[in-house]
Amino acid sequence: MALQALVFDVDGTLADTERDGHRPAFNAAFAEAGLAWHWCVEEYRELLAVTGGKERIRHFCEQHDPAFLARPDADETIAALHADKTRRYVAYAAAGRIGLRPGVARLVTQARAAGTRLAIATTTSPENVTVLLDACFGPDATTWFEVIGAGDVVPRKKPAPDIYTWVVERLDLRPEECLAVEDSSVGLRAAVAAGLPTVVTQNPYTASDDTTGALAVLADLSTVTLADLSTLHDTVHPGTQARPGPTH
Ligand code: XBP
Ligand code: MG
Repeated sequence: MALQALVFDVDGTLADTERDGHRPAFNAAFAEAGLAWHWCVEEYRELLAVTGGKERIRHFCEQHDPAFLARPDADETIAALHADKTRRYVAYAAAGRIGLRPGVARLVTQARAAGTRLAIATTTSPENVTVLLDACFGPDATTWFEVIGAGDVVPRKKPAPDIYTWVVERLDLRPEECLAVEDSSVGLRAAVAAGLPTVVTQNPYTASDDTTGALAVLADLSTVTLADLSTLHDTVHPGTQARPGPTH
């Protein structure tokens, strides 16, 4: 089955956004709000099991600061903290503090030249995706990605398959006609559960993640060509990875 579309995760896949953007932005927002919370690298690695910034803050509170959640304004405070964190992330990305991971730009260029369709499936907020694409690829880049699935457009975030299913439906493709590129166990589980063959490119936050079900596990994309991914994708037959996708 020919490869029709590459569906990229963003955080940890296109760029080391958790390292260079999200974690520093969370900590700066906490400090600005006068909170004594600070997420170190080790703790943040564990917190990444919970996708979505608002969800991650709430999970942290459940574990470490339940009194905070008992406050009558807890929901609004979490929303305000997250909004501040997003503003900071956007500023970091716009300032060029977050660069693409090795091989990403070349692969995107090859896909565009070959007519292989591009899409994004991420749990992060839409404005974070737009600013990263603008800053790293240029002002037209958001149009290169035919479908951008991000944030709260689906009720259940990764590892639920919803965001991948949402994107694949809008591409009007079968899941097995796509190839997902992910960095983490939660992302891999989401893509595989939606029926997409998936390549994992690990980073320091995800290097020890479970990669069961991945078509390939790579350190990064620096030596991978579109032809390589296409050949890899050709080894997949419908129904051999996770559940079969919808029939059209
Ligand atoms: C990424 C995430 C995101 C970001 C935070 O997961 O978990 O939640 O860390 O983004 P994935 P927001 O790479 O699997 O999509 O704060 O904008 O929610
Ligand atoms: Mg990711």
